[in-house]
Amino acid sequence: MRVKEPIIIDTDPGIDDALAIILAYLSPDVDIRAITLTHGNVGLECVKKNAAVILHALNDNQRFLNLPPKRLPVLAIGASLPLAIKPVEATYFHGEDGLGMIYNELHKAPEDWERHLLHQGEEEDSAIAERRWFETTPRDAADEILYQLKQVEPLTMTIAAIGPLTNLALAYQRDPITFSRAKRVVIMGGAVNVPGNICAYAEFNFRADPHAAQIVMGTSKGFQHTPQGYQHRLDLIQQGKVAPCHIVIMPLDGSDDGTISKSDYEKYILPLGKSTPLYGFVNAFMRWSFEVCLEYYNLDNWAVYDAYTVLLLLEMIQDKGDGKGDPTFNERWDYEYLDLTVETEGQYTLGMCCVDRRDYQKDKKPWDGTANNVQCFLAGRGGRFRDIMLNTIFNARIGV
Ligand SMILES: [Ca+2]
Repeated sequence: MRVKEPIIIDTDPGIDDALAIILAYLSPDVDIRAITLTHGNVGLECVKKNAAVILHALNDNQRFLNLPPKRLPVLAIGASLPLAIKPVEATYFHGEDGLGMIYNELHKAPEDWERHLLHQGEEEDSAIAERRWFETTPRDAADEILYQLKQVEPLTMTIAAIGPLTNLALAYQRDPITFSRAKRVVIMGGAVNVPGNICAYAEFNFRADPHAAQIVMGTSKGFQHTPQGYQHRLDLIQQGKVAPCHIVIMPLDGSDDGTISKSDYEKYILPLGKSTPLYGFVNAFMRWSFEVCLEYYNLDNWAVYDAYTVLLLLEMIQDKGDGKGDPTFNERWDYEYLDLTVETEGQYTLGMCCVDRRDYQKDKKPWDGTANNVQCFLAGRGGRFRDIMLNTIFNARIGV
């Protein structure tokens, strides 16, 4: 049987988060063990409801299509505020509810979704237990991340982080040794050589909690993407020490390549209407996304950053952390290892990515343990994203 990679998705749904979760859920290569929730695109109350509704649509869909039931992911509630600044939200893009105002019209949340989020342990009402579409936990998101990392062998579980990094930073602060058991952390965030989106200099997720982003980038100090580096990490973990983390970012530089066009949406997605619970749900928010892209950016395609980050995660699975993955990987992606830090004080530049580009530093710094070493994906090639999204989620059978 195919071995699936266990993953945790840390998220602030969010319409592109919804597609990212759906892509991961439907992929045969990963097993979502936990979904951990953070403030971000919208406040935590909306995030909780949206996550419950996304998982409900997926679970309903499995039953509607008579597909075998999947392992229910744990849903863990996390940080409602950034570590040190006031919260910022992105309702201009995602709508006040975070999902393109779907609750106004097409889609209804299960009436008792909120009751399902309460962890009742042994006391649980059996009527609730029978209808579960996710598992609850007594732990908050940061503790759940640490708990899940302890349930598997070191360097086998990936974290996909597609919201502000508050929960990850808290997990690292609480227990850096356990945090460093993660195989890698694949993050949507940052703007390296391009302008920001939430403001001139910063991308939304890094700007929404710059202190957390800075802590997480700092976990990459001393990381080497080589067989020796992999063995070194494993040795440190086995000795009960903190190991360097493999921090991967998909900044705006790269993520603008992960698009779906309005014409593809109209050709492949819209006609599916409400023919399954999942298509009904997705169609409820996708029209909104294309309208916003046109209105705000005059674009007739939508860059689905978070889902594109999940695609990167899926294509990195074969690399266990020693840099020896699929030999064709480098034909598909452009990346650099950068000493990247995040501005936490700037008046104009809060959340900005700062890169040490001094040539004379290059030979010694990345490997002497003093510099961050973040793998930054600056471009993708081949336009696979559209085909994979349309085939995996919408059964479009492109190229099949
Ligand atoms: Ca997100």
